Amino acid sequence: MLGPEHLLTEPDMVAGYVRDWTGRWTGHTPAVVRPGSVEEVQEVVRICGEHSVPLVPQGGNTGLVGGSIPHKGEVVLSMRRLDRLGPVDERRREVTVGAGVTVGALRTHARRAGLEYGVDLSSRDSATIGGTIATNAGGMNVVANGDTRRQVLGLEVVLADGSVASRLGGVAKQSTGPDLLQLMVGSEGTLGVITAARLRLLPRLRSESMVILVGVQTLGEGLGLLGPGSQALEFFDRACLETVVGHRGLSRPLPGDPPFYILVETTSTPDLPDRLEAVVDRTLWAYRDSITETLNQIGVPVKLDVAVPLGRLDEFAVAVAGLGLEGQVYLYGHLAEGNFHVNVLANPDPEMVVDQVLGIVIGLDGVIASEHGIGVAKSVWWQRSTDRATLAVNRQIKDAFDPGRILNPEVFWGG
Ligand code: FAD
Ligand code: 2HG
Ligand code: ZN
Repeated sequence: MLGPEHLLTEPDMVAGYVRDWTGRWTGHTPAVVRPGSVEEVQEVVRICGEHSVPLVPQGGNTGLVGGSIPHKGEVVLSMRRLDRLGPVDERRREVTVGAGVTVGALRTHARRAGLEYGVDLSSRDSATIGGTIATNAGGMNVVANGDTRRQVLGLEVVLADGSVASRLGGVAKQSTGPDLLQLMVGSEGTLGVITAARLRLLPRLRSESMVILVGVQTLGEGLGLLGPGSQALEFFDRACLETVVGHRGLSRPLPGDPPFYILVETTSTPDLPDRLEAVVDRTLWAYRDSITETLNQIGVPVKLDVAVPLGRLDEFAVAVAGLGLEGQVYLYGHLAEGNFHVNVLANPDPEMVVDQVLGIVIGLDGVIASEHGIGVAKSVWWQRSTDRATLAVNRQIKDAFDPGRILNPEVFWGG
């Protein structure tokens, strides 16, 4: 149906689709299919359903929880060819795009029309709109614009039986019962295949924002830099700084050797106590933006993406240090949301790292996944730490949307 060009079976052709971005997981597949239209997605899903062949929807394959690759020989449904950018509706500040459009392409498209797309992340040039909706991605600007869910006005989704559910019409208000399509946000390819989305765009900022890097002794101090004009409030620790300075040829940004660095992007000048060292310069983003790629160049990190209540940031950092984990530990993330990316390199027992760190998170009333999702990396912990009622409803939702269990079966429920 798709022609040989869009049905890949040769090992060297499928290699990039079966290995995740970090190199932590490699799966296998009989075929990668690359539909170019909604109708083709429908047909592929229908045929897979008819033959009980499970499939894994895949966008840019930048996911960090092992959810985008075929762990048990599933067919890979690559969505990248659905890359149509619809015209920007400047008056209503909306746009409809295909699921395979990258975040970077959408941002450029919106800017050409004098508007902004509210989500930004370092994987922008590969991560797709479908993938970011499926994981409810966060990124750098959640403090100002909210997460991906907040940008979604409507979706078009191919369901497990090959039918299409659509709400792209653009009616601003609707009071016609529960919005089933909103369930797709964060469902990681387990409830349906997102083929297009209608998204909110934002007006460009009226005043220029400035970027400031500040050294602090505690994360609580860093949180004090949050202000009404904050567009981003990020942090990284000394180990991250040493690594990007060592591997990226970046200079030391500040005198002294503080344990934490806070990066603020803001339109209003924050009140900096005299004793804080700060520099102001747009290029400072390079320190924060390059951490993930740099760590991946050095090794295959165990990655955790967690969040704790804002009053408990330092308690969490101290508790992780107290574990005395073998290898190198790096802490960085999105401070305004209490979101820590705990990365650990050269540790011989990844499962133990996950168990110990997530144990601390639960003890502090935090969440085990803040923006990357559950995937296969945290499915066991998700099942263990979610209350019984919520888990039971989730099971019923899965059964209702995908009774034949063909949609990304290893995510959430595997393990
Ligand atoms: P994939 O990796 O292809 O898939 C992710 C999940 O979505 C899988 O479960 C897959 O089955 C499902 N899926 C994909 N497309 C569809 C579809 N059309 N329909 C249904 N399900 C689908 N994440 C953040 O939240 N914030 C960050 O700041 C951030 N920074 C990153 C920086 C780097 C350098 C990297 C490598 C990753 C980063 N990520 C970040 C993680 C990743 O980019 C996001 O999770 C992103 O949303 C994944 O998009 P993708 O298109 O690559 O999806
Ligand atoms: C970031 O904020 C990303 O840089 C990636 O979410 C985090 O690699 C990570 O752990
Ligand atoms: Zn992040």
